[in-house]
Amino acid sequence: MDNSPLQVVTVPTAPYPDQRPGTSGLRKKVYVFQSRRNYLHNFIQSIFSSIDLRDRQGSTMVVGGDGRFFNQAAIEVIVQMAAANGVGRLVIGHHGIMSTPAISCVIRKYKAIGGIILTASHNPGGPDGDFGIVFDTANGGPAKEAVTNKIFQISRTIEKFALCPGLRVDLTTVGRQMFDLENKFKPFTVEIVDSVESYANLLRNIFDFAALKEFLSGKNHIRIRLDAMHGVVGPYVKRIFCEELGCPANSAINCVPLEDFGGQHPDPNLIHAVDLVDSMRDGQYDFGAAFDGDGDRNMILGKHGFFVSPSDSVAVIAANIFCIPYFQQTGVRGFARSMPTSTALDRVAKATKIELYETPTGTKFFGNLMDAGLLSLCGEESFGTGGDHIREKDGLWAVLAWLSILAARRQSVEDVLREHWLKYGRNYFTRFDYEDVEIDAACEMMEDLEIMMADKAFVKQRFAVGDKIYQVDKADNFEYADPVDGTITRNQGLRIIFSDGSRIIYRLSGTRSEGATVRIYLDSYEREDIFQDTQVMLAPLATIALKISQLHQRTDRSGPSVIT
Ligand code: VG1
Ligand code: CO
Repeated sequence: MDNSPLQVVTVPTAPYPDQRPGTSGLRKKVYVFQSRRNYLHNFIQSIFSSIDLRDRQGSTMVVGGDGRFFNQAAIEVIVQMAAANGVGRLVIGHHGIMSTPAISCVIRKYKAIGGIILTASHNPGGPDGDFGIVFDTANGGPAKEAVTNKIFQISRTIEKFALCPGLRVDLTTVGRQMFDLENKFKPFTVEIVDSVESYANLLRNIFDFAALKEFLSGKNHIRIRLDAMHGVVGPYVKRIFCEELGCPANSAINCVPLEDFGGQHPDPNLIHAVDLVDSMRDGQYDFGAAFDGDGDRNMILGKHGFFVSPSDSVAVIAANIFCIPYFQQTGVRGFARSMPTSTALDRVAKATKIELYETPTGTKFFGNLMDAGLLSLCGEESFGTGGDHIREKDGLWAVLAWLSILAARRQSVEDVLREHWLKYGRNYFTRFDYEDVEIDAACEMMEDLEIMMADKAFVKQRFAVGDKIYQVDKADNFEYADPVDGTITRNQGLRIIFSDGSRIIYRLSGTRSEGATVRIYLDSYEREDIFQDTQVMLAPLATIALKISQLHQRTDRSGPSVIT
């Protein structure tokens, strides 16, 4: 232990008006954090100040990030500020790196009052990329809006922050470091942990690792390919799949976390996970998956790159949930999906008589339901799937869930999907993203749409494209009343629901670091015609969605930036 007590200082600062957390934390360009004086300090102090001093004093908190550029520099500041703000113990990932699901796991394991995650998730990294900060609360899930609103309010009037400028932490050595601070009775402790081990241990208690090992490396094993996309999940993939489950080395690619993700978007979809998509094409691998920068998202592919839409993925896991030992023990309390996610999960819920919750976009809304014992499995169309073992989406968990299903059913990914559609019918689903459009044009479009949808004549209106006719059944701006605490969340996306259950949804993204992204989600259910091409099947709805919104004319675009 260092013998000379470290000084705690208070530094005057001036507030910024734009530190409002979005769908998942505060996301800004790296240069914003680097060039604006105390930008990071202000936000971190706002987080600490949002926690009641009695809860904060002597408490344990967790810190880690996805390893992107600025991760380390930010952690050094956070440690100095945590000590000065009365936190008693900080648990930090080795080298400052932890996946988002691992942080959730560690918060719960150490009974911490919360954690700070340094990530902009699937957004690009590097000096020209994005940086982000998410605050998780004691349940291990992203803070609810009441908390993020409070943080934002504090950030708008902040005048000073506290820090211990002399405190230097060594992130390279696993173990405990103690620091004496002036005016403190107890030392401030930093614990550098191997989060891979804690997280792997959690998964060992959920899945049947012996059966999975046989399936992945025994006689007649299947061949898998996992793409960590140079995000945080690489070391977890290596340890769990290669070392423990015996997968050959070529099962795991891009497993070294890089500060700029190798210059790519660490976004697991057919466009950005090119390495995986390419290597799956020729049929060498039976199963493929990719993860995002912070490890909470997943994309599942079958042989020859057969694509599993995330909305179907959660529905298939739901329909086969007892292939996962954890759920055999806990039973199944409920299913949930975000509003834009297709209604495939609803059909499984109905058939199994399990409650279905429809929440706004964002992981934070699932946590409350899980804490109340109402929810076991959740999913978002944006490649996020999770269970109630933690309070974040969990990419590796989703892959192990899928492999457990394949191991039990001895079927290919494609056959599992085909059978699923035969039994439940198929929801064709797609999302169009229009990135970096002008904010004013996007907002105006949303306003005009809402006005049009509010007109009484809009309901019952018919739209014809070719031989398809859609009649509006319901149109609204989605709002959610939390079944646990009654909190109302408004303005969560404009939805048009047609009489056959098809839906068009318009939303503005809440994870952009600048500019606006318009998302259009199309969802259409077919009972019979279930083996067609998604884009062909959804073309009429797409035509209607563009016609109603005049999106192309308003934004001067001729098509989406990304289609998933
Ligand atoms: C997007 C997704 C949403 C997801 C969020 C955070 O938000 O649509 O489903 O929960 O990202 O995911 P938005 O507001 O841009 O549509 V992650 O993996 O970035 O934490
Ligand atoms: Co993510």
